[in-house]
Amino acid sequence: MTTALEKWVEEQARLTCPDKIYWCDGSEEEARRLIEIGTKEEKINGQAIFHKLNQENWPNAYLHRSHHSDVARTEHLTYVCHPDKEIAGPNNNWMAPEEAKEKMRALSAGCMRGRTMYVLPYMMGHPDSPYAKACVQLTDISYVAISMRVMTRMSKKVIDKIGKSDDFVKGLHSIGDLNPNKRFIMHFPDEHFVWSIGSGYGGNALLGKKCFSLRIASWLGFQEGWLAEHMVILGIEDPKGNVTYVTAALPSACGKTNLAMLESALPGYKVWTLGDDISWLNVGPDGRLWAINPEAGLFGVAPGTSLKTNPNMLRALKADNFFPTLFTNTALDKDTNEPWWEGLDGAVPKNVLDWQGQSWDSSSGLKAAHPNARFTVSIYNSPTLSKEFDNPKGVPISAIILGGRRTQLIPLVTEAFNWQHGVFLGARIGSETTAAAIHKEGVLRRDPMAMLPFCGYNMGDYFRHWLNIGKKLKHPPKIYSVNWFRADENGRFIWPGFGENIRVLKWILDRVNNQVEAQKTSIGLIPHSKDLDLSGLDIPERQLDKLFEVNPEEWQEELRDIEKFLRQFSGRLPQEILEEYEALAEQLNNSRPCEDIEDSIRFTDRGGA
Ligand code: GTP
Ligand code: SPV
Ligand code: MN
Repeated sequence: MTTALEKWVEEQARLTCPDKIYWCDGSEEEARRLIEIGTKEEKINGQAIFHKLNQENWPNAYLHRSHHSDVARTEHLTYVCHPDKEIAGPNNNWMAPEEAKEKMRALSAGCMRGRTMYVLPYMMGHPDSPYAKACVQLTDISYVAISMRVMTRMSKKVIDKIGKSDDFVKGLHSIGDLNPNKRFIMHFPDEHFVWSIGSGYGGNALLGKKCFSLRIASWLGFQEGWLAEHMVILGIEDPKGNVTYVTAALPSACGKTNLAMLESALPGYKVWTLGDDISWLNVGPDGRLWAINPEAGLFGVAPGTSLKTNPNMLRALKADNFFPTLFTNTALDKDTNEPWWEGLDGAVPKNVLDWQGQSWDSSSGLKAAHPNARFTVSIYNSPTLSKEFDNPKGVPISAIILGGRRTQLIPLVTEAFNWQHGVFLGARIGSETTAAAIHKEGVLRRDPMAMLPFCGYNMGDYFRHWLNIGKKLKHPPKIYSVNWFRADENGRFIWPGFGENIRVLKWILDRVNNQVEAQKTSIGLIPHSKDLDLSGLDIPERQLDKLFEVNPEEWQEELRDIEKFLRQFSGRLPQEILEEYEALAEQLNNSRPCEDIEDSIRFTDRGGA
């Protein structure tokens, strides 16, 4: 008898008409075969899918160049198709489910002709975890098949696990003809189904990632009492060997991967990696918040990655493992056949092909690697992998860090007064846009909890859900906001960032462990200057003051922008969030005319050593 899975695959094949259907088993042998196919046989617009890189220096590494229009997520073509538009909320594009399906059926008819349909059975989460989900994605490009193999736990055992049941997450993906006008990423949350056509790029095409593990999973979490978040998970080991687990949400291309693999600049401290992009958070029977990473790979931004900024990532990329490592839209050093990108260590190579495979002129002012060039690498390659990574229960979380990319206004670190204030602090976060999605870069937008593009339902309800989770926690994590990106008058980042961010993490640990006091400002608690370990750093006092400055005048525009954003959710915005907003506005307004209020005192004067 055919199973529900087989029936579903047959139905999709009848629509899309592939030449062949290939059921993947996730084996090492198969990965080799797929790479071989993608290097030699399979083509897109006459071009091979993979280029084999210098295997001596980059074991098992391959370069993929995508269509020039297909280099980042396309938020304007991404839809969340709840039956009711109100449920999707103003934060999502919406289409009625039947209309969306009709559109997709028309675009998908025969779209796999001449191609192979790969059937990818995979788990999001460790197979033994009570929180894990069994999923099957169909795709017609080996690049996506291999990427999914690196990013998830792919295995034919998932097919046995699904058995005859219909209870699995479905993803139908085709690169189509790569015409941006025929590119759509459609979500059907109640059917646990994602349908994507016209793009081979990460978040548009690896359907277990943002599409399922955030947009649909956030909706499941809302109904079932848990959270799916755009957060890294890391363990911070102190000099005594105690490990404290924290999660951190930063918008796309704002430092999650770097934070998750941080090499500590402070002796005795060490960071252990559990995830670099997504967390599923559950309230444990002990009243603590527990986190698992549903993924098993890292999909990171290449430009800026170097032995100086992220040595552990370089080690991971060069590790010899049976999982392939993919580079997408980096440049290529023609002489050595090695990947190259802006910011990589060493001299700029002489003979470079840019991300589109054209000869690159270093004096042209153009970038050789695409600003959103990425690598895809197994998390098991990471030299900092936590020994808890495969623990099906996950890890208990002591602090939640929320941040954004703000060249102005937002202090290096702030602690929320309590959970409710923390939810507001997350809800009001803004960030300057990056190359991770196709839109103008550097534009400030609200990005609550780094979830604006990923919350699969009305954000007003999402804030309510966060507040409710807090009520269920006997031991709620403390909540922090961070900003590594505050700049001086010359536009240079004041804070050195990367490995130095451990100094901020150390203060957070000290707070969590009740080792130090903090001081109150209108927007939250900040460190006493004696408690932020700056030993060995050379930041002028004036600059340090700038890092922590809360200027009530400058906050007025921010307040207006926050209010405008929150007002969109009016009917569904929790009263508590409004009250927090009003309290903040009042605090800032009261402190405005007066010169000697706390906020205008210099950081370096406060509680000095
Ligand atoms: P997604 O994978 O898109 O979700 O991004 P991410 O949050 O994992 O971002 P990632 O760590 O890859 O960083 C993206 C960019 O931020 C890179 O250009 C980094 O060089 C830069 N970056 C990361 N951490 C820091 C930091 O502490 N300071 C500064 N100035 N830049 C940073
Ligand atoms: C992001 O854009 O937040 C990413 C890359 O992590 S993607 O997989 O495209 O979502
Ligand atoms: Mn991300």
